[in-house]
Amino acid sequence: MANSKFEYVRNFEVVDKCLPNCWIVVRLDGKNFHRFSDDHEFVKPNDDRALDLMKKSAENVMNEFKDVVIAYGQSDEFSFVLKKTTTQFSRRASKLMSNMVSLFSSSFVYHWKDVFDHVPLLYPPAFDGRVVLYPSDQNLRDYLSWRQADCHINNLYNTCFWSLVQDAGCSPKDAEEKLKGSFSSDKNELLFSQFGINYNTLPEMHRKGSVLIWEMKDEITLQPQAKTSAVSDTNPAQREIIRQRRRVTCLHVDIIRDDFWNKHPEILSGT
Ligand code: DGT
Ligand code: MG
Ligand code: MG
Ligand code: MG
Ligand code: MG
Repeated sequence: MANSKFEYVRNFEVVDKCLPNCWIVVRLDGKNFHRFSDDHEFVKPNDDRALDLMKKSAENVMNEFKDVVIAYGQSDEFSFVLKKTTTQFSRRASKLMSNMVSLFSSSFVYHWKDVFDHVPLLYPPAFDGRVVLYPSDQNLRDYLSWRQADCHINNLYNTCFWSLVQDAGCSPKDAEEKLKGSFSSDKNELLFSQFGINYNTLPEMHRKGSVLIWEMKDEITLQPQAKTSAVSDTNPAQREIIRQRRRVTCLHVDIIRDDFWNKHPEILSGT
């Protein structure tokens, strides 16, 4: 309703445009997934179905938000990095974040049965979301390194904890006590000597998390020939057209060291 006497209330809305020239990171995280994972009997410490569902939902978000240059996920969280120059939703933080979180949540529910098959979804899951701005490339890399280091630290701890509980018959309290104050080297040693597990050979998805980026892939489509040309062995009714398409691809690699960034300079350069 234009020009009504009520319209002044719009002035109460706050402007939340993200600062220009900064990387926009949207991180979402499952609400109370400690309980959600128990209620749905997730495999401990890592449930590949749950991780695949997170990846699938994140891929949906990237396909809708083409300005996302990289996404990183582990456990019940995913971070989406929008390019510095994005103008989507006029860079309004709440608009970007709420759209991404709601699309992620609905995708999580939509694809549930594809990965969990007959396991019923007992109640609607929720995800929180936040927006963080990073002014420099180094800040952004440090942010992603922080999340990947967190993945590693938690996975090493959880692998030890659940080995002690499930394989050595410790109570959760005893397992916690055993691991208190231990260093990474102690945990690696414990896994190897007590359980014959070489931590470095465990699945990369569990140790490194999931990195979603764009890759150019050939896409072949069949196109009918023009009606005027006669169909023959050398001139079939359809011909192949090869186009280069941007497609989301998932990697389970180290993003802390320089190798990854040297291999994919387009992520930071925005080309
Ligand atoms: P929040 O985020 O404050 O609402 O609370 P939570 O409970 O979601 O806590 P958070 O996000 O710090 O920790 C993630 C929880 O999700 C953690 O308790 C372990 C659980 N979780 C995530 N992925 C898996 C999985 O693949 N398998 C199992 N068993 N649990 C998982
Ligand atoms: Mg959570
Ligand atoms: Mg939390
Ligand atoms: Mg979490
Ligand atoms: Mg509307």
